[in-house]
Amino acid sequence: MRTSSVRCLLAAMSALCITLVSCAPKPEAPTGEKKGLLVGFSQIGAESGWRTAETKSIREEAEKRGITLRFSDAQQKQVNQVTALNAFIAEGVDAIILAPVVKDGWEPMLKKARDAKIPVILVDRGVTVSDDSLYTTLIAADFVEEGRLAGEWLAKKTGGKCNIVELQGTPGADPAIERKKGFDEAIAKYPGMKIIRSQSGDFTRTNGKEVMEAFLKVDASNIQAVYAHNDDMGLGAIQAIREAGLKPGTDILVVSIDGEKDAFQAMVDGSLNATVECNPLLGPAAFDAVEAALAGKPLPKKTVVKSTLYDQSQAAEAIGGRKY
Ligand code: GYE
Repeated sequence: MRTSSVRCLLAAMSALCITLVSCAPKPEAPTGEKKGLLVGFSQIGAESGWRTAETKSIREEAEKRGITLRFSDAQQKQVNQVTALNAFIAEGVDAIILAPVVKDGWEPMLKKARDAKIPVILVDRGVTVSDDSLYTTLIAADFVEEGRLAGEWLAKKTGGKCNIVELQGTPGADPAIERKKGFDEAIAKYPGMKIIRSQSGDFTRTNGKEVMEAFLKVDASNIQAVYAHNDDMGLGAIQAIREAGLKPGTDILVVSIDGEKDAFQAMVDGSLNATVECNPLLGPAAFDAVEAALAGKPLPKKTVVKSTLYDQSQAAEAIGGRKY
């Protein structure tokens, strides 16, 4: 056979091969193989130790599952979260994890994600929408219950008599609204318990300290307890109490929420009296939800993460096991 005919024959055979290969059924992906998902995570910021722990948990879990994560820090501003979500949608992510800074104002954005057929998993804070099919699922604690636990603990500790100053979370945020509601409900049963001042410390240690300093300047001798919507503000208040020459945990009781390691340390040291644990390690649950949603599996509208109160009597024993 001449060389040119051999070349022709080879070309014809390879063309046939390509046709056969492309018609062959694709092999099934072996179980456990990386799925190569792309997920956008719009995080609120880094305002507290709790939030830093949540970010770490979500980043680590994405890596463990071979999921590519687009991370965006909104610096506590909803407008930045809207920008992030628009960018995620434009890129065509498979799913969005959203920790919404405030409750209201999400409908247009969530509609956009739904139109793009991108499931939205809400973590740690809820939203107010007229149609809850706008998001896939919410994984968060029962904040009303957390506020109630803090209020009931304080009632028991003070025999239902004390003047309280309250450090609220970020205005309009789900945990700020609900933790206030639960606490108010609990102390309403005790006519001797009164909130004499209440202001936002934006969930940060610095603002918690500043607001407490202002409270102390006006009213130090009148304050018997601090209720802080998170540990960081409580820890800031403890510093302010100390700097005012008073003994936190004794002269003024302090109860807060989150259960950070620093809060347990403060309880061991005697400056914080109690904290309500609110688990930030939501990475595994968030990605279970992402994967279920993408597989078309039904999900509950809300998964409640359990909250537990700890006081000084449990702190020394529990501190070793704290994961955040
Ligand atoms: O308590 C606080 C954080 O949304 C539950 O936000 C979360 C809260 C948490 O900044 O520390």
